[in-house]
Amino acid sequence: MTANFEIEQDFIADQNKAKNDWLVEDLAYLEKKLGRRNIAVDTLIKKAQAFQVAVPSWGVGTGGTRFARFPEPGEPRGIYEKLEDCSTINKLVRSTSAVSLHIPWDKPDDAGDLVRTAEQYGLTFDAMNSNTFQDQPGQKESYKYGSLSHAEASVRQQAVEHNIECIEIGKKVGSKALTVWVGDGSNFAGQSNFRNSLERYIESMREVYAAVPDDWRLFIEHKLYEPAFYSSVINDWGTSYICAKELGDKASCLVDLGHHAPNVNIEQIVSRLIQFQKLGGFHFNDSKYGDDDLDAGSVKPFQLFLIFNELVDAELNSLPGFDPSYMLDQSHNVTDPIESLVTSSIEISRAYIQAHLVDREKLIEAQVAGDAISALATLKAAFTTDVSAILAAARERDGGAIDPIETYRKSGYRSRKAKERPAQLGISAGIV
Ligand code: PSV
Ligand code: MN
Repeated sequence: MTANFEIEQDFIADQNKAKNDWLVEDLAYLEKKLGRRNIAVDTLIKKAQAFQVAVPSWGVGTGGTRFARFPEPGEPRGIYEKLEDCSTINKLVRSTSAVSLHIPWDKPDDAGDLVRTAEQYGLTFDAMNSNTFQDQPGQKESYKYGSLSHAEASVRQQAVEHNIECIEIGKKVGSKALTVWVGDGSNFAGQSNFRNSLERYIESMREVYAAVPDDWRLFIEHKLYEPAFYSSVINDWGTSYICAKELGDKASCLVDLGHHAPNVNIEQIVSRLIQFQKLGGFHFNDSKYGDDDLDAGSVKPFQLFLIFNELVDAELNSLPGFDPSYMLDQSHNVTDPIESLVTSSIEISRAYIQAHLVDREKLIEAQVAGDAISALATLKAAFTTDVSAILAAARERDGGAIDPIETYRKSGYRSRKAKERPAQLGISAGIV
């Protein structure tokens, strides 16, 4: 393990002392309020403790737009430093113990060593992500005109082999899933043949699917547009569903919240995928316009709640095949990425716990009676309940911080990292 600066457990405990009184007070209030509905605060704290969302390795570096990138001092310069930051996030919130890797950005020289380091931090590896949307130095074929759906067999083959390599690395690091997102599409009408492109994609994915171990899952991530601006091959959840269905049981759909047209009813998409047992997982983030990759819950917290309303409904009804994988996928342009990921993980836990407050009997009654006002009020009653104390108590019980952002800032972590990790010219965080 490195001798680098870390936030000590004692420091977190010390910071917690100053916050403990308000936590006890707020919990007592919630106990009274929720007690009226026979909801035990302790049960909710335990639910919050059990809830986990994976952090994207590429999210701890500063992102950027196609105009510029403004690097944060002390940003990680490689996968080991990324793990260090992921560990810091998890120390503070205790709900992000898994990291999702992106290959080749995070390709380890020695997978065994990476696993040992992760273990020392108490981290594991979530889904592997392949990258056939960029060309890498020395790469034989170019992805300029597509990858798994490319018109040329040699390009498709290279993309298939890359995905299989991701699975092989994943096996070594203990991952159990591969997420495939392709940037394939077209910029001009007539540039590509919709039907043939999708056919080629499915054929390529059959080869990838064949390499997916039986205890793994293959997630197909759709996206409306970008980098292709006229058409995308895997443009929506319907196309994703059809592909997953064609491939087989190991394949399912991954919903990235930023990959839909503005105002699309994502909670209904989630419900459909749950109903037909093809909801694989999520890439959480938030957006105002497109794939903005903003912090989860920062723009449309009610939408996040409504998505979790569907998820919790499925959980409470023990619906068959329901076991989604929760991951963040964000790009941090103007914030400290650690602070954004800490805040986002809390917002996701918040939506999850709030969804547990929905009076489901009352909701069904209102639905049957055609009482729209009561139905919405039932959801709003849950959404407007401040569950911050429940989330703080869950973190504290697991050794995390009652106030993670304040604790992080007071620790001086970022300025220590700025000294330990002098900027390297040309380093990119991934998404630029
Ligand atoms: C594409 O926009 C995406 O959401 C995919 O998940 C990629 O793997 C990730 O962002 C990083 O570029
Ligand atoms: Mn994504």
